[in-house]
Amino acid sequence: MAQPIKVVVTGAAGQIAYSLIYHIAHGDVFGADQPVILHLLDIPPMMGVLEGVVMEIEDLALPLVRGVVPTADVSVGFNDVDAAFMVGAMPRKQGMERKDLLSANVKIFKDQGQALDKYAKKSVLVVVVGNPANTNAYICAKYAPSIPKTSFSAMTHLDQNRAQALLAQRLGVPVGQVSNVIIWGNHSPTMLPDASHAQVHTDSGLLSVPKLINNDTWLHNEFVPRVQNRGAAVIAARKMSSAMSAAKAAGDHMRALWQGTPPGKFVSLGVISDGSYGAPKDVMFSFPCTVKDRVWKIVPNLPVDDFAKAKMAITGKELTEEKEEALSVCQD
Ligand code: NAX
Repeated sequence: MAQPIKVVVTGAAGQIAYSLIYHIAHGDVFGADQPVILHLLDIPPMMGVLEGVVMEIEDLALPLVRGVVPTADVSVGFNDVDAAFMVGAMPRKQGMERKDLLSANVKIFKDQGQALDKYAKKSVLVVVVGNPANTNAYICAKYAPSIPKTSFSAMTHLDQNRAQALLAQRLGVPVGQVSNVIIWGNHSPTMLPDASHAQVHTDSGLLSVPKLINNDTWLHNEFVPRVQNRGAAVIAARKMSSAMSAAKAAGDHMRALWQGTPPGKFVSLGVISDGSYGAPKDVMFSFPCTVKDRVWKIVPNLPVDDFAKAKMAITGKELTEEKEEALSVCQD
């Protein structure tokens, strides 16, 4: 069996981590043969709660767990880690826009970027979940200059899963048969969920989702806003933000990075933009990607229609504005 890898989860006493830790510990993310040492980072007032989480991990009796390190000290939490789930941040409450969160959260990601730079393995893969995820990922990467920028990504996989589920529902097919739904841009209500290249896998081959749905009005006026606003809908119903589904998506995202994407399938990742598809350069923009040997590549040359281009410009502009605001907060 492989040597254990060290995996840090920040915000480890919070609600997303509570589900995410199980996925990691169970082998759903890094593989059924990959032992893990869990580093659980949270803030000092949460150490008591974290003790309870550690007890529950022990009580899971999962064979892949080879150690648990609960801590509020970044030099311990990030020490020598191979993979990092950056979940810890202030969650968005009902009625709160993501912009309100920016100032508070961006500072956390500056500090933790510096700590990753100092203590983590240079090969670490970092997935940012805490909002505003794309901009936090940008700041985290900026303050960790000794780690390649391409090792940082922001999670839009929850949006991808939401979009996939909605299309499957509309078509009356099992969700696992739908693939290649794209999320473009920011993990915010400006994101563009795009079904143009989505496929349904059937016994008789691959079918095109837009051809099967054959209704642009539904795709533009229902599908897009329902995915964009799904997070707010969950908050309105649950009075708390998505947690179980966010944890599953964080695992899906890291699994794609760690184990690669299957042939013919792509995954949406918020990654450093090279200006592909007219996106602004040097922001963490969600693109369709393939992954091989832990290196992602933006899927090239997909046709993009005028509807999508207009929406991508809006989300790109928001990301540029968020980045500028975040950079000025970091300089204060
Ligand atoms: P919780 O409030 O349940 O947990 C957050 C945890 O982070 C708390 O235990 C808190 O003490 C800890 N924390 C705060 N500052 C920290 C620091 N400096 N270092 C380490 N830990 C720290 O929130 P939860 O519901 O788990 O959500 C976590 C984050 O995920 C939020 O920012 C939330 O907005 C974001 N989300 C992102 C999603 C995405 O798709 N990218 C979707 C789900 C979620 O809304």
